[in-house]
Amino acid sequence: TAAKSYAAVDLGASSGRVMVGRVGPGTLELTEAHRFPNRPVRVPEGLRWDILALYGGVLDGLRAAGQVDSVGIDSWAVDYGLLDADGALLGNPVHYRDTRTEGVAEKVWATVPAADLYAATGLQYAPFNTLYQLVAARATSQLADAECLLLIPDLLTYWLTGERGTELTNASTTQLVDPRTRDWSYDIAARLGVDLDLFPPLRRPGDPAGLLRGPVLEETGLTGPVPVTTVGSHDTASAVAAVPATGERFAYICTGTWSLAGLELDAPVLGEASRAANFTNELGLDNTVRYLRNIMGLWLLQECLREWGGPDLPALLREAAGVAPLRSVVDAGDAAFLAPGRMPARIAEACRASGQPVPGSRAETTRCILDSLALAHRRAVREAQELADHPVDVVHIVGGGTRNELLCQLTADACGLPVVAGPAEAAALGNVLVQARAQGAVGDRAAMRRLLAATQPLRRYEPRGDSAAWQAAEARLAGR
Ligand code: ADP
Ligand code: LRH
Repeated sequence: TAAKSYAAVDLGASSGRVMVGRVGPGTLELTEAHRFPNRPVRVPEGLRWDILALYGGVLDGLRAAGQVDSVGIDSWAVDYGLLDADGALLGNPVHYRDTRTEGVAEKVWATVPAADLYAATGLQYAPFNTLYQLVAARATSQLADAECLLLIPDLLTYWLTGERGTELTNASTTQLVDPRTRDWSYDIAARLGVDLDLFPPLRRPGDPAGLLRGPVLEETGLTGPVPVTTVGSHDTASAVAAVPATGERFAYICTGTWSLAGLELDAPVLGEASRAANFTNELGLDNTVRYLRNIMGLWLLQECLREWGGPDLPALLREAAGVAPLRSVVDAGDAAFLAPGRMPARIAEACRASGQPVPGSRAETTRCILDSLALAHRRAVREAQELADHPVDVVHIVGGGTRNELLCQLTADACGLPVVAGPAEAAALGNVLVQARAQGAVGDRAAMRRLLAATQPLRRYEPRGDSAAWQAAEARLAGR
């Protein structure tokens, strides 16, 4: 059978891209059709996504992709657009780094204690969970006028096809889904006054999501019918689906703007110890659970680069590789780093406050960030294994951070485990493979992973000695 082509729209917090995947027996090739920046915009009312620019980028990308057998869309989680009764978008979607959710969680916990919320939804505490965003928006006229809420990939799918749905893996990041039933958490929604009728019916990866509308075909030059297929529309769900693991005993770290570090499990882990460690139970493909921790990720470095006026990254990383290791580390899991701005100064302040040397150059700041990320990776990988009672012997790193060799090596060193790095475009590959699977062009999840392992360039990093230094750095950070 001839190879088929699939367009994967993958929107990350720092850039959007439309990739074309060709899938046939023993074949999986990915090419980039179009990449465009994702630049949030600050307006007087707060930080917003430029959703029309992103949709424009998607259309440009589909035109560049050419004729394909299907289209799939994934993006970052938790955020949404509201539609009025006529189906028109009510305002620009609010960015999850906007300050409107400050102090909201505490108010929610006064109604539903944090422990009950975790037991019911299995979701980590993050200030930006959709639930907290909706509670923050409670008194706004926009929410009062809304008839429908669409998560970002569902909104773009609606614009492309005219059809509405709520994709499950991304819905699981709202904190309104029960990871055991894989359905809405009706009780939590009722107790917090969230109107679940705003959400269109749930759909799952592999489900049809409509056909490209006539005007979209016209604008992109494609010949219909072109189906849109529901994929793991949470980018991290797609990325985990594309971890090229060959066995069961693996941990993964999806590195990009965030580092998402954890395990693929068959069932959620909902106990108090898990809540205290702030692990999340997001839903993955088929009946899997993505048991992971959010770590600030390369956001820390992106924000420094922005402040420094965009110096050459590879050159900076070469310099950072020569800096003395583990001089100062910061807590890369700390939500204090969530907001944009002044990142080098904030990192310096964190070092000073914990009695460590303050990085004196860009290379030292960069090294501090990468050491700190590797240390956070180490803790997450270890604690996930302990909490889920699921030992691993390899760590897979996927996403844009695989291009950072220093980060991959430091992660291997810190974890004391071999790291297999790649693919860099895991989310797009997971997106492509779910479309291919829906059309019968590839087998089950294990077959998808075998195909990835056989076709994608991967790089292996062996751990280098001195785990005591990492242990000491971890203790220093914990104030022990
Ligand atoms: P997201 O999907 O969250 O937007 P990506 O997965 O695209 O993020 O990863 C982006 C990150 O990848 C950048 O912040 C940067 O740190 C890293 N990166 C990209 N290209 C390179 C490179 N050539 N060398 C080192 N790091 C890179
Ligand atoms: C990564 C990601 C992550 C979420 C965050 C909001 O792009 O989807 O999984 O926690 O964005």
